[in-house]
Amino acid sequence: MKKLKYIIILMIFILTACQGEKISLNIVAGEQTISANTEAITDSDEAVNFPAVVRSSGKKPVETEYKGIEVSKLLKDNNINISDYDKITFNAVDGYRVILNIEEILEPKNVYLTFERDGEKLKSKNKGGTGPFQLVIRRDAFSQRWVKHVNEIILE
Ligand SMILES: Nc1nc2c(c(=O)[nH]1)N[C@H]1C(S)=C(S)[C@@H](COP(=O)(O)O)O[C@H]1N2
Ligand SMILES: [Mo]
Repeated sequence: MKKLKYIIILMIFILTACQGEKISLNIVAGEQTISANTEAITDSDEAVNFPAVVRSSGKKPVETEYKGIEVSKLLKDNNINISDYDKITFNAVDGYRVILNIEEILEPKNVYLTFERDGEKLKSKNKGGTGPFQLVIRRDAFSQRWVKHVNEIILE
């Protein structure tokens, strides 16, 4: 009996360890909360590659290529009427948060939700990455407002 217990516990442990991390992104727009289809984002025809310089603390700036979708397009794809709102908050799993004016989102080719860097999927915080989603603001020379591990977008 004891042996069986051990085997069951071990099996549960293995199954839990094998399970991939769930990627989730919630969009809160007024009263409604949308659980975004993350595959629709990463497979989107609207996702583009663009160059960026990454400045991480204590390291030299690195030229890289990010892939992502413009936040304005992401919101439209989720049937959100951006002009109904004034500000947009990006929350990360570690409690980091950045609030932007809606006007900034509407500037063309500036604010992107990215999911790939140099051809590789962004890893989660647990796996030492900056993803699975990272907000990148191209016109921000310094990357303080580039929110890593974004898991919630709130429109108010
Ligand atoms: N989720 C999250 N995003 C974040 C931060 C953070 O602490 N958490 N730090 C910001 C700051 S201050 C900078 S300079 C850049 C790069 O952070 P790094 O120096 O830790 O790589 O990410 C920004 N985005
Ligand atoms: Mo920073």
